[in-house]
Amino acid sequence: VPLEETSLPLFFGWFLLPGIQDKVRCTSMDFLKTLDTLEAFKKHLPDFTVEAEKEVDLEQYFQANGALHCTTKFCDYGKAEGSKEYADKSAVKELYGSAFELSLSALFVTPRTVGARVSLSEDQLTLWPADAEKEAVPLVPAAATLPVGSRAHITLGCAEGVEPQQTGFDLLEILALQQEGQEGELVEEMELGSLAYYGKGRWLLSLREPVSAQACFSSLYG
Ligand code: ACK
Repeated sequence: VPLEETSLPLFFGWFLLPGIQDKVRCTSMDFLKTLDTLEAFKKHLPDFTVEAEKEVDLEQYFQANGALHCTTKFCDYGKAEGSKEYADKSAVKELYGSAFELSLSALFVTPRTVGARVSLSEDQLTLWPADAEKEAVPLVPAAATLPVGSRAHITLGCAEGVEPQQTGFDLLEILALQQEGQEGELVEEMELGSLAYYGKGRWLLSLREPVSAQACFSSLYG
């Protein structure tokens, strides 16, 4: 195989620096620990799990996988459409290896995934693929009308048998509901922010203070 066909990574993205990874993991754990003890969560438990369980331990329910990151472009070593074009973008070449501050504005939980929403700045959007939201349309039709960057997220954990790319789809679903004017059912003011319920086991915690996370724009070969 010629080198040029093997030189594209599994994906490009922002990789959180070690110290902030620990902080984000702790914040996520605290949230999960609190969420599954709330009466509102217990009330909606049948929406969350199909099994006739009375309780669920969310910390056990989700499995964490690897270093925390925010994927910009999934390349699959060049097999994914548009990979080469992305790698050739001037912003990608210029900013490769640079440090960024990502703003984590919300945490969300669904029966499939737990993740953090990343609110991208103008500068950061120069690294965001123009079609990232469009690619999700087969699964989340309303993604076609959401602003670019809406899919940006950090996967914090997946339920058994769920692929990490699901986290972005789950986030888009919640944002699509918000765009339609559904504010979600305000459930509780928590220390971290306000918690709202969007039906079908979908929970969103809008952080009072966004978490600022130092991250390096780079790629993973895996
Ligand atoms: O949590 P994520 O964003 O979801 O990070 C991982 C990373 O690439 C390595 O698997 C993401 N990923 C996997 N497949 C795709 C895909 N088809 N489109 C976009 N992101 C993907 C996954």
